[in-house]
Amino acid sequence: MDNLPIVLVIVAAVALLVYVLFFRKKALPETAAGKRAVEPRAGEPPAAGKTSKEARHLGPTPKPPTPESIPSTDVLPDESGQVPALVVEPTTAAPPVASKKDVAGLRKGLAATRGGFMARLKALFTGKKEIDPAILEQMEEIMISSDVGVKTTQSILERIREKLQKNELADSDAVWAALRAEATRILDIGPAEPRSNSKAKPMVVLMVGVNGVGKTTTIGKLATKWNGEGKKVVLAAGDTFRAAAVQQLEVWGKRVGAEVVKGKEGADPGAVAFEATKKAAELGADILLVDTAGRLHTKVNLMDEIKKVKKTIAKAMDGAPHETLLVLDATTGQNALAQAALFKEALELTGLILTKLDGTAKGGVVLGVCDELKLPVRYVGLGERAEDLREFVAVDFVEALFGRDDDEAAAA
Ligand SMILES: Nc1nc2c(ncn2[C@@H]2O[C@H](COP(=O)(O)OP(=O)(O)OP(=O)(O)O)[C@@H](O)[C@H]2O)c(=O)[nH]1
Ligand SMILES: [Mg+2]
Repeated sequence: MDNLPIVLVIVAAVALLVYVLFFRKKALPETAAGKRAVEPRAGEPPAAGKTSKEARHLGPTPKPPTPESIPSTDVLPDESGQVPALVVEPTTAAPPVASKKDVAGLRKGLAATRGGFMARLKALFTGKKEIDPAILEQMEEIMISSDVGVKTTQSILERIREKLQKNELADSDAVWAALRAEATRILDIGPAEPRSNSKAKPMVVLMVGVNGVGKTTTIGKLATKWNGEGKKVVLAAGDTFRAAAVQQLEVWGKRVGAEVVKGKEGADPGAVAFEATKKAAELGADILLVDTAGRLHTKVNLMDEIKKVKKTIAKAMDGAPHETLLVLDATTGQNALAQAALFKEALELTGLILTKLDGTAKGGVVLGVCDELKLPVRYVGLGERAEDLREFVAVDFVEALFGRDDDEAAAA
């Protein structure tokens, strides 16, 4: 009996030890994991999550969240009380909305087309509520004379005619809206994500086109843009035909601070492109822009040469070139369509760049080229300066062209 207090103390100590070892050990990780799984970061919206069952298939709780892995608020502990692993959901792209900033800049650059082709089209609709029975013929005449192209004009008007016959278009505003929708449908093609986000290092861009369309200038503009985004850019002087072409590229290279890989005058352009691809990889460049000599799309030997250049680049780097962009001068109208058809046949083009849209009243050519070639326009040139290049966003472009003057006044 004298030992009773000692026995009681021993029993209490053992009980405390058992509690600490079993209960506390089990409880702590649950609390920590629970906090990670349900609390989004301050100021950040919660991302959409998966159900706890789906989440469990993704394995153990990963590292602490990064800005890209905002946890879901609806991932709750499951039946066993365990909180499932974090789920990283890709962010869903917002629906395309025309941004005012881009539209204002585009409007300025497209002033000639807005004042020409679009002004004539708009005049058919202004101040008229009733649909004029002759409107489709008048639209046809304006669109064809503005380089939209016969085929594209007729397919657009056919769809509008069908809607009219089904009484789906109540007034001239509705016809105008249908025309806008047609233009957006035609222009909104191609991958949602520009290839400039390619994971390839370097991403190789081959620039092709006929003489004087703006290949070298566009390379300079793109180098400026990507350099400004912190990417390391290398230029390849693949136009070995003229010494002046190399010098022109070197001027851009100096301006941007980009290395220019060149060969001797008259050197094989494929060899220069090969060397440049190797060099760009060695330098750890993000992007290699390959300039080429202008060539007539109808000259078979020159088209064979450019095919060879492309194959040689592929030998230097698997999967390259990642972009083969055809540069078209918008002022050449229907000829741009003929060029695009033959270049597309010879090379697997990934996109188009339309230059000199600032210098033509017939910007409708964009519609014809996109519709017939089914190739996405990646950039448009609206002037000679480095900043006069715009990434092409179909909704912005359509808004800049079709936006009525009263919309413009309202936006200002
Ligand atoms: N207004 C205007 N001029 C442009 C645009 N893009 C290029 N230019 C001009 O077009 C002319 C030809 O441009 P280059 O870049 O030399 O054309 P290129 O395709 O490289 O020509 P070649 O190498 O001879 O085949 C230059 O005077 C450029 O400044 C543009 O978007 N708008
Ligand atoms: Mg050039």
